Amino acid sequence: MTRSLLAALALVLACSTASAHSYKLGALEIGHPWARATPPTAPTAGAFLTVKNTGTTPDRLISITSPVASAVQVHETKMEGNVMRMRERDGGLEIPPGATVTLAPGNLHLMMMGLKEPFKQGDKVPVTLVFEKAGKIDVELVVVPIGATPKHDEHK
Ligand SMILES: [Cu+2]
Repeated sequence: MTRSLLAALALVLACSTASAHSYKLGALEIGHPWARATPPTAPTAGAFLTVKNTGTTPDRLISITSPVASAVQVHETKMEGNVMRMRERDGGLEIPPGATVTLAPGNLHLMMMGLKEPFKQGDKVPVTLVFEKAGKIDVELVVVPIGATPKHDEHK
């Protein structure tokens, strides 16, 4: 089998488990949290998910923690001239009523800093999300191969 075929197969596997891989917390639905495998010495990793607010009031993601990272921040990627820059989003991440906020490569993401061990394909990485109103929930990031993107995620 070719390498790309294997990668495709891995994506299909990651996606087939994705339908069961969502969480409900009050009015919020957290969809398919995932991350990419990291090189052995990588100090950081991006993590991605969607948050849908089915309620009528805004909520806000105010804190993210993980036992495998020393800190987790919400980052925003922006073009400044020809340079892609990441910066921490101040004041957390607002989830407006009726909206789905998508964290995806090249855009918003969770930046996991000070990784205690590399992410390996197939790992389930525990992350705790705290929302201002809905409260706290534990989710698991599904780790896909380096460079891969699950097909159902919105990306450009
Ligand atoms: Cu970042």
